[in-house]
Amino acid sequence: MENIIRIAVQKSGRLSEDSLSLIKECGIKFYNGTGKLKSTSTNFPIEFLFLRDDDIPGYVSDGVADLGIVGENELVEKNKEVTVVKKLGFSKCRLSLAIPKGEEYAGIGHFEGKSIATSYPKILGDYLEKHRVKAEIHEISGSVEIAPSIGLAEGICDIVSSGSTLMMNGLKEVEEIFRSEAVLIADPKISPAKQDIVDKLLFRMNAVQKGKSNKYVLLNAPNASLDRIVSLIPGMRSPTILPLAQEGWSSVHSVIAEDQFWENIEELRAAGAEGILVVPIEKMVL
Ligand code: PRT
Ligand code: ZN
Repeated sequence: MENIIRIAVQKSGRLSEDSLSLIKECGIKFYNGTGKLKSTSTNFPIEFLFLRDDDIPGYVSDGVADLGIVGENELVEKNKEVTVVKKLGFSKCRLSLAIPKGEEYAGIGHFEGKSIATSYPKILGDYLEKHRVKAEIHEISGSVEIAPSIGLAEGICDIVSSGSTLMMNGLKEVEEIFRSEAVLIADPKISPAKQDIVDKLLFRMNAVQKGKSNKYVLLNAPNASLDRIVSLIPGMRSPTILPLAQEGWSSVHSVIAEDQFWENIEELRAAGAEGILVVPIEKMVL
């Protein structure tokens, strides 16, 4: 089928909600009732496969799916031939080594000759090899954090987000070995016809992402400060300036990167800006 693309997304778990919201924010409609393994959009040439995240890199490299959304941890661990199209900025986490809380730790040499339980034997194996540490890797598929307390291994290598799972299991994080976030991956052998559809989807995803990382700013300023204020919030091409009913004042509308906003706010206020409103942007096309 050349006129429709297939995307593999996690059926249920930590990636699924954000993956599906991103697709919905791209204006793509589909039905994903419980238990559904496949669905087709009603308004965009895309079909969905709902899978376990472990299977997504393989489905994409085999060409069963053209695109997939998966964590970088799973992608690197599975070591399949796929193209990373885009980092998606959600499901951020790290893969770390941890040991029982009471133990001393003086560096990665701690693990020499020890056993480590993990669901990520490849990433861990590569890391240990790079640091010339010989340890025994115990591959287990879940509940890795209980391995030290039941005597299965002396340390663990697992995904950490807030750190509370480690803490609850009497462990401490000692080395971060990999950082991960969700990525959009593609089959490197995708046909040009399908690539055209992927490009349309990417155009929408970029607009959504750009919108999320920027804010629309409205403020009032005395006319004498306008040059300074325009230089602080130059916007996309340039800000809109509208006269207020009150003589000598203007309303300035612009777009600002969210991560710059707090840095600029004090300077805007010092330049005389007041009544500053910051509004979310849904989509942004440059
Ligand atoms: O069923 P399926 O195979 O599809 O899902 P899964 O159970 O294998 O994966 P899932 O849904 O748990 O996670 C999917 C992806 O989300 C992972 O591959 C990571 O890329 C990412 N991610 C982000 C996380 C976490 N945060 C996370 N906190 N994956 C797992 N965890 C687990 C971790 O394994 C540990 O048990 O949460 C615990 C640690 O969390 P904190 O907050 O206590 O540190
Ligand atoms: Zn999984």
